[in-house]
Amino acid sequence: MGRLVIASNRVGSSLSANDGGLATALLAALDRRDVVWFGWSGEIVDEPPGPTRLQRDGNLLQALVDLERSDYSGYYLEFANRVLWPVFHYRVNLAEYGREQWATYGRVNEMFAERLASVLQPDDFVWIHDYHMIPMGAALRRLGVDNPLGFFLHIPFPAPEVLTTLPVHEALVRSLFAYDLVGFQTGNDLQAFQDYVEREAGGQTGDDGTIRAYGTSVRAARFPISIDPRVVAARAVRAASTRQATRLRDSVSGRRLIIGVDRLDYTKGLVHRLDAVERLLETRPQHRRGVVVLQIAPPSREDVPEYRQIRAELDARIGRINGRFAEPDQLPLRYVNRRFRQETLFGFYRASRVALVTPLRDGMNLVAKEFVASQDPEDPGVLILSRFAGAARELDTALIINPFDVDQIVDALDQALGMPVEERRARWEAMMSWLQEHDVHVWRASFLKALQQPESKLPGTPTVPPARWTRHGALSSA
Ligand code: ADQ
Repeated sequence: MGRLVIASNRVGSSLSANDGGLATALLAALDRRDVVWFGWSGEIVDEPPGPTRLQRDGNLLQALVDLERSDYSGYYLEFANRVLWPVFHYRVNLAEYGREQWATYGRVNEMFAERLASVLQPDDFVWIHDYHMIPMGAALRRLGVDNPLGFFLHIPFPAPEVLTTLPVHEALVRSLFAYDLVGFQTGNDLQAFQDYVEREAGGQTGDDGTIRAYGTSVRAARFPISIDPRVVAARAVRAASTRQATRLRDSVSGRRLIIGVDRLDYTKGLVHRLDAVERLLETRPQHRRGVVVLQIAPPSREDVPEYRQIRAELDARIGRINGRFAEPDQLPLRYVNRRFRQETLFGFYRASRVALVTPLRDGMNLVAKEFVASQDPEDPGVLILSRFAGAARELDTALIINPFDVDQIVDALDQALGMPVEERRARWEAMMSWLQEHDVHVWRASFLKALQQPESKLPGTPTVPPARWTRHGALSSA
């Protein structure tokens, strides 16, 4: 079988403590097969970038390209993170579109495609990831590459009314048709893609998942990303007895820990979440001495102004809440702006009674899944989960909330803190058994099967032909 060639903006590494959701999932899903992982090295240079660097990292061959400063700015900071990220997360008011940035985004994708094409072998399967690289497939096709090309979108695909606010929506969607297979996180995202193609391009969706438009077709399906719950559970058990987890438990002594872990991003709903914490302490004084809230939020994309703004907003809120509710001997809210080893986080999850995962929009949200897998089966914690995280479509025995409704978060916190152990177990068991059946290996294998076997049935498509067709393909009279 040919090699698997992965392309994503940032390349995962077994050496780095954490690379965010995309790399975490892909690293967990690598098997023994030869894998080449292509992408930006993370280096910004002041002259045209040198040759692609190949370096081995275990069974992974990394192919790394540097970015010139102006390209990094136009492609990554501006177009990917100040246009596509907000629009795809329904924050159209934050998008700062400019033609020049769009041109740079296209040009960098052309450059990536040229670099990738030069390391490709004829029987390689290419799997491109996320919003930074949407047009790369089309650029590869223009260079004559005819290997199977798959694309997976890690973030939501917005409803057509939202996507069409982006001036270049058509060119962007059209470029997805260069792939053989396009994967989304949830049925909602897939539906939004189909709606766009039907309404804006007069396209059609077949029962087998093939979407026809722009004089061509693409197969599209949902492939919900996940974690390896067995590995996470084992690491959580180990981490629970480490010094860091023990110190955290000791410091909470007798109170219950409510945890939130998110990249510091305006999509994660941190402002609403803090408002809920403040309102809980204000309106339910019985919890004032009974809970500790730990919010871990490592800064990300600090070169983007909206991220500096949200950070300042959070700093101010946290100061105010602690100013209002701290006692000389206790602080209700702990706020930590740094990364931890993942295993350490799993130990923290296991020490927590409640997790707040309340994004305003999120493709999936792996923290929700990691929290569930880290729990003690005898005494599991409660997950409070936003209905706007992809994970809510799977972890439906969590306490599902609307993150814009601060009072509803407060009620959910109250319910979680008072929930009897039998109910906590029943809710947790349903989520854990789902995760065990739908882990990250299933995600990877089902995407690659659909890419490698174009005749195979796509996930979510009917198992039997629709009733109006007979076995021989003729219309039945029914
Ligand atoms: P992210 O927006 O990065 O991912 P998420 O899915 O929660 O969000 O993944 C974050 C990862 O980083 C988790 O594995 C978590 O353990 C880790 N992490 C978070 N805070 C950390 C910290 N302080 N220290 C160390 N590790 C930390 C994007 C999309 C999501 C989608 C994923 C995967 O935005 O919607 O679920 O990709 O497709």
